[in-house]
Amino acid sequence: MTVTTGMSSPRGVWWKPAHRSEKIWFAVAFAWCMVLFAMMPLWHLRGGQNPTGIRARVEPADFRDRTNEFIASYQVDEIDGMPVVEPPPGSDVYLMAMMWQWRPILRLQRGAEYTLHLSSVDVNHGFNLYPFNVNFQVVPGYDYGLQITPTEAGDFRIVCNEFCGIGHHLMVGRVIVVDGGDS
Ligand SMILES: [Cu+2]
Repeated sequence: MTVTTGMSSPRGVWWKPAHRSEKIWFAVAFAWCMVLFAMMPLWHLRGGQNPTGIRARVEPADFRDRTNEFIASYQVDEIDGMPVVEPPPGSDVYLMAMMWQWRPILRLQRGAEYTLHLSSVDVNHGFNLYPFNVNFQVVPGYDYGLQITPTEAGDFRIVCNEFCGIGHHLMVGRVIVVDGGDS
């Protein structure tokens, strides 16, 4: 019995040109690799998943102050101790994520445009507007000003989809979209 090592060639005819079907398979696989490769930059530009509007640094304490000022300016109601805020169409809206709540409850008009400022004052949270496929990472230290226009009236929930501690499952916020008045 001969022992074959990496130092000597294997015996017999071990190398043959690839079969036609193997070449076709290789060409198809390579072409598909190129498609996937091209999709990375293409999807970044055309995918529609990039945040709209601005992103800026913000100190968590400053964001908390802005949110409190926003609440003080436009509060219309209170549900279970949580302020309900109805800002005028076109205005800047503040939503603060913290362990374990979304503050405040927002009341928005259908069809109106708002700039939604999202930030966290402690750890990472995930903004998921249920039941829609809207997902956004809410990172402390950053103020995301998203251009939003509610297209459906209803009483919606914001679910935190980034595990943020023992009360994560209780972190449910609320957005109420009402049909615009006679304006
Ligand atoms: Cu959370």
